[in-house]
Amino acid sequence: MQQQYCGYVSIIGRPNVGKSTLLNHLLGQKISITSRKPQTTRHRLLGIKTEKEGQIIYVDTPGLHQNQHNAMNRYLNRAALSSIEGMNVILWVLEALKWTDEDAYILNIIEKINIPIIVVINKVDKITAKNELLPYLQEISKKYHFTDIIPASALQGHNLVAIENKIKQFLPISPLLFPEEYITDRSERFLCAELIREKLINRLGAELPYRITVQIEYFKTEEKLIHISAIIWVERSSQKAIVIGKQGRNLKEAGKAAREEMEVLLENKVFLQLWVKVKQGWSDDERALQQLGYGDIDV
Ligand SMILES: Nc1nc2c(ncn2[C@@H]2O[C@H](COP(=O)(O)OP(=O)(O)OP(=O)(O)O)[C@@H](O)[C@H]2O)c(=O)[nH]1
Ligand SMILES: [Mg+2]
Repeated sequence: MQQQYCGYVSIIGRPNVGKSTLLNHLLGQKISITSRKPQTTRHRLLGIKTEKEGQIIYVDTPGLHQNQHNAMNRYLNRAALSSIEGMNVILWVLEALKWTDEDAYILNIIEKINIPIIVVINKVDKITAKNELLPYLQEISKKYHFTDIIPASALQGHNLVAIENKIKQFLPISPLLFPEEYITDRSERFLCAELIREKLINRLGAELPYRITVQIEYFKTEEKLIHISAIIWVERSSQKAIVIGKQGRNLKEAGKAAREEMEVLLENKVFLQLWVKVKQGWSDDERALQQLGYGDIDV
């Protein structure tokens, strides 16, 4: 029998560079939510790609950032950093032509560990002055002895095969660590909660997404459909009004969009109920965070 490769690849980078988009397009299936707003991903999430020759276990992570003032922010960094240990390869995502303090902060962390680092220069489709790319790549290559630097567009699927081929060179020969039909380690419940959060983030202004979390209260297969009921927690009643929107329109639209994606994911009809409730200061309260699923174990 042909020997198979299998190993872990952590996708890291500052918020909003396109890590989750990259994961979804590498997998060919959407399992991680994405948005225009930073700090969309809050939990570590595996995306498992199994082929005849082996298995790549991608780890999507929250964006690493320097602002650690609030308990949620600290949690996000812990979740991202805890995913570096035990990896076979790191995919470090940068946004083309950009270099920020946060990128420098991340390099400072990953250059200390002895794991192959492949840099993905993402969003190259956005570059208008194409002649700026080469000098940028040269600048990045001077910063560390990276295994490779690959310009790509996660959104347009550009150069993803090159990334995957490079990764495979660094994975050990090993038995598959997950059954071949597994796509993620996360439950359907979790994925459904995330879909609700994604649809809300897309409909809200800049600040509010950070003040929202979704908790699935009820998830049950009934006769011909799956009945899901979820609580959307906000921090203040003024936020509750915004989430619900005029005549409940915002909540209704977000719910409809989430339900439609759930039905594809679960291959079943879904009956979705949403409730908005206030829990003051939940995002800066360690105990409330634990209760809402932001615990230390298996972040
Ligand atoms: N033009 C363009 N946009 C992209 C590309 N990849 C991602 N984006 C967009 O960038 C935004 C952020 O993408 P995400 O995948 O949510 O980014 P992330 O790094 O996972 O962000 P966090 O989870 O907040 O850390 C979204 O609006 C994506 O559609 C790309 O290759 N080209
Ligand atoms: Mg993300």
